[in-house]
Amino acid sequence: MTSKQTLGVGMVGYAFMGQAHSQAWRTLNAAFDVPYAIDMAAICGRTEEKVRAAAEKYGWRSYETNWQALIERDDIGLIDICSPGGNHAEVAIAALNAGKHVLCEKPLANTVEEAREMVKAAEAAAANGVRAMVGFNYRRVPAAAFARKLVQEGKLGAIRHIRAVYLQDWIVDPEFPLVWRLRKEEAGSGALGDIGSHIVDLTQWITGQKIVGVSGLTETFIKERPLVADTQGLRGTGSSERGEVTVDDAALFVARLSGGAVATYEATRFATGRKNGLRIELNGEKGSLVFDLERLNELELYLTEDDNTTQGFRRILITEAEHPYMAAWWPAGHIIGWEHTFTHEAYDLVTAIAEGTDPSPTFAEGLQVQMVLDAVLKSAESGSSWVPVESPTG
Ligand code: SOE
Repeated sequence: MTSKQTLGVGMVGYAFMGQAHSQAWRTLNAAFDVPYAIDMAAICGRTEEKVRAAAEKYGWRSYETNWQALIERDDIGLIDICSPGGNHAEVAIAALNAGKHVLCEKPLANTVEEAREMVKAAEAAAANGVRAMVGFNYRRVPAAAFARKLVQEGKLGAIRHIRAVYLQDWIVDPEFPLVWRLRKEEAGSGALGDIGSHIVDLTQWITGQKIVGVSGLTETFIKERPLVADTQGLRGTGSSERGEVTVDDAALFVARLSGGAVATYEATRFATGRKNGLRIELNGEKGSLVFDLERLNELELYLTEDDNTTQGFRRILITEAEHPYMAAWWPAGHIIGWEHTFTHEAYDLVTAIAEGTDPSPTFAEGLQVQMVLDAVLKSAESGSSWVPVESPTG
């Protein structure tokens, strides 16, 4: 028996991210001590047969086929948006106006204009104790959070270089179908928004510096693909008809940051052999640090203060109870995985709701990332000219 207050969660979307977030809501109470008992009240999707199956499989006690009905339910206090970017703004604004807390998958929106409207709604709702957060889950990898701590404590000194890549290869085959992530009206942009947004957010968060200007280029290698016959998660099969790819396959840019660092970013779905390769290297005046998602329980650290005869990049295993989030899990050395980042995200959001504080990344932070993406697209369209990125508050 629990004396905790119940927090009813309603989720929009049941595909890949829906599955990952469902796992988080299922495990939150078992892993962390939070003041709410999570009730996985309902999952929502347009196709009844599929959403019913998802509810059963992922542990939701009911389902809806209409997101307005989900928001109207009295037993739901938090809306978790895992649908494509095309409806983030509409759903999030309606949920916030109805007094529901919101967790919204990244990138926050498809355009800067939509993101601005979402920030307005979030700020108005915050006055009534309603919270909104963007799902940049990689902030919740313990090693990434620990990297931030080291940088903020000054262990690396001033950061000179940021080298960030996010490399995938799931659409290398030209016959891979035209799924929603390859269509501008649903996804906003391609590799840039889907995975580039992660490295923009993560590097800014770890270093505490904001991107102030960019020069970039984008490329769409395969301009037409088969229309979708069937899709599940990141897999799909095509039909005999074809349609136009309306987003980038790859985006590369250089940037300057507010604290004086210079950076290179690369986001691509054409890095053959690289499945989910997010890697960040920071070079500072007193040391360097490497985070690699495919080895997410580790960090590599180099310090100039070390004795030069034994100096080198050392591998630190981030599994001690003193490392961020790790006390909730297993004894030291017992590693965790990608899915835990979503549990940590849910933990931080629910804790902020209970404490009455703004969970980070806020919608305003999501808007700032959106402005960086927009600047990269503008630069690419203009032939890689330099495009300044303003602060979201002007
Ligand atoms: C597909 O590129 C994807 O699922 C992204 O949408 C996620 O944000 C990323 O974490 C993994 O890859």
